[in-house]
Amino acid sequence: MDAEAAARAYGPAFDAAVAADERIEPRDWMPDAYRATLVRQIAQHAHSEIIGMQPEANWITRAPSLRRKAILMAKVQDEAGHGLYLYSAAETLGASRDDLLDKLHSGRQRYSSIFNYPTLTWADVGAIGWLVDGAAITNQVPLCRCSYGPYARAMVRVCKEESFHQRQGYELLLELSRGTEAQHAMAQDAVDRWWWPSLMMFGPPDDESAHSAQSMEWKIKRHSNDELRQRFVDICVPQAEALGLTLPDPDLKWNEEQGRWDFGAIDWDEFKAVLKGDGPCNEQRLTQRRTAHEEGAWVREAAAAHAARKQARTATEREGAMAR
Ligand code: BYC
Repeated sequence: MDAEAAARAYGPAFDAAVAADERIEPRDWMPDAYRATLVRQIAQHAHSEIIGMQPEANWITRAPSLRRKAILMAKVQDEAGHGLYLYSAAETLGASRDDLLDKLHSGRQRYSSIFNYPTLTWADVGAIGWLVDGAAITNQVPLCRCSYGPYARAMVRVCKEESFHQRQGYELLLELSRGTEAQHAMAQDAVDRWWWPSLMMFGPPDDESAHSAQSMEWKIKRHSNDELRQRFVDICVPQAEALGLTLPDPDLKWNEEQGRWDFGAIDWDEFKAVLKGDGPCNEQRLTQRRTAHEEGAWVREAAAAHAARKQARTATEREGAMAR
């Protein structure tokens, strides 16, 4: 059956399943563009998880106590796990992991803009946990209801772990904020630097978001970029107050009528520059990723050889059992 005939035959069942909030599963028929959108988003998400390990890993050797080091190592390891669930989810759509990694390494696929900023002090680990993981949760909780089953299910576990990450960042910042004057200043400086890039994580404003309308129609996205950004600001303002820190936005103002916090203009030129590759750390992140990939080649080869041997052994055992 050609693609047009398949769309005529199976399209109505797909549309009905999406409308009824049912899950689309890997073997179900789906429009090519739905598949391509999912691969694009899931790949970008997976790449963000593994590139996102770098800024925090930068502080593992310099964590101020054994407890903080153990927590940070566990968190960075969790991010690698999230990358694995997400690459697996992309594979259920027919994408090849090698191909996706190749596209990341050659700059043909993106990762989140946020990871192109440097982690200059220990307080940045707290600011990433509170703000970056906080933004990630705000964006990803609705993805647990995404219409594509494997992505939605991966998000359930990811969100549970992200909640833990967010709390460790908040607790770290709280301790610094209540510490010495220098510690408080370090926490404030980190929040000042991470606030605006965290707001950019939600993507361009709705009227410039190329994919939102279609992705919302397909129930891949449940809310628009601006809706989620506003939700995040509303969550953060009282949390900043509880932390004893300020947010670097003189235009933040409670809007009684709308029941939300109005905030100042985001520098979209900076966002575009980071997406184009001109952020402070774009080059460093990709170079380090390519090096890690090359240096890890022997692990992948060993794992593949082990899997092949195990498979061959299982096949021989099965044949033996059938012959008996
Ligand atoms: N950075 O039409 P739009 C984490 C691109 S990992 C870079 O609104 P869409 C964590 C977008 O791809 C956090 N690019 O797109 C890990 C598109 O470009 P292309 C990652 C961005 O897809 C470790 C163009 O701009 N989270 O939390 O409808 C440690 C137009 O945008 C960004 C996810 O990936 C950006 N910020 O909506 C700690 C969540 N924003 O592809 C924490 C899953 C937009 O046409 N992804 N672009 O060339 C999503 O929810 C959606 O993909 C987005 C964008 C909301 C990000």
